[in-house]
Amino acid sequence: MKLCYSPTSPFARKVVVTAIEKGLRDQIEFTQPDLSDVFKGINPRNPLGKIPSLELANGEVLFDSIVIAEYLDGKEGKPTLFPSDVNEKAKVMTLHALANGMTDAAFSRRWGETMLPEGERSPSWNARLGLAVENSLYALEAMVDSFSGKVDIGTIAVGCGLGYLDFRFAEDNWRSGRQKLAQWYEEFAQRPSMRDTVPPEG
Ligand SMILES: N[C@@H](CCC(=O)N[C@@H](CS)C(=O)NCC(=O)O)C(=O)O
Repeated sequence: MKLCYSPTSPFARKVVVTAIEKGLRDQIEFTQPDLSDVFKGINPRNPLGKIPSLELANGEVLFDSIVIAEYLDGKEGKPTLFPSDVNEKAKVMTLHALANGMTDAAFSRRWGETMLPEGERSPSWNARLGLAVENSLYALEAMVDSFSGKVDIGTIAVGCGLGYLDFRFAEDNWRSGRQKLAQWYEEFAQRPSMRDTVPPEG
């Protein structure tokens, strides 16, 4: 299996954390995208131009991150990160949607604030994205008790999303006023899968 990824992508990190949690990291060949012109789309294997994507031995290509994560979870042995019970799965997938949406808003805000040429930046759109992040953090703080102690695709997405805020928006101090979430993250970030995938400086 060939994973097109970047160590700085929170979506790719979710996939790598999943692979480590499932003991599948050694089966993956890691490739990096061509970042020379990000406006062209960095991953030709995905029509959407995004990473991560996973190429299987038969040449099929899977995307996006949640599809790859579910594939890895079901690949060998019993799935453990995606519950089989329909009600339990709906809860976990909703937590994933919240965390992934927060990460997506933060990632888009970074693009909107730093990657777009000066004249094409939109303060009101960036503020809208910032509000989505703030509201998601507020919701996560309120629901920590419902996911505390669990390791599934929902909590992995929360961990990778908060890690991304530390990486790109440290000055916003997401921990302020969110003690329960901060405490949860402190512990979750100690998992070997999370420690091994901390984005590099820069
Ligand atoms: N929904 C996608 C989001 C992936 C995504 O936004 N990846 C970013 C890197 S963090 C990307 O490839 N951006 C390049 C682009 O949009 O052109 C997933 O979960 O895989």
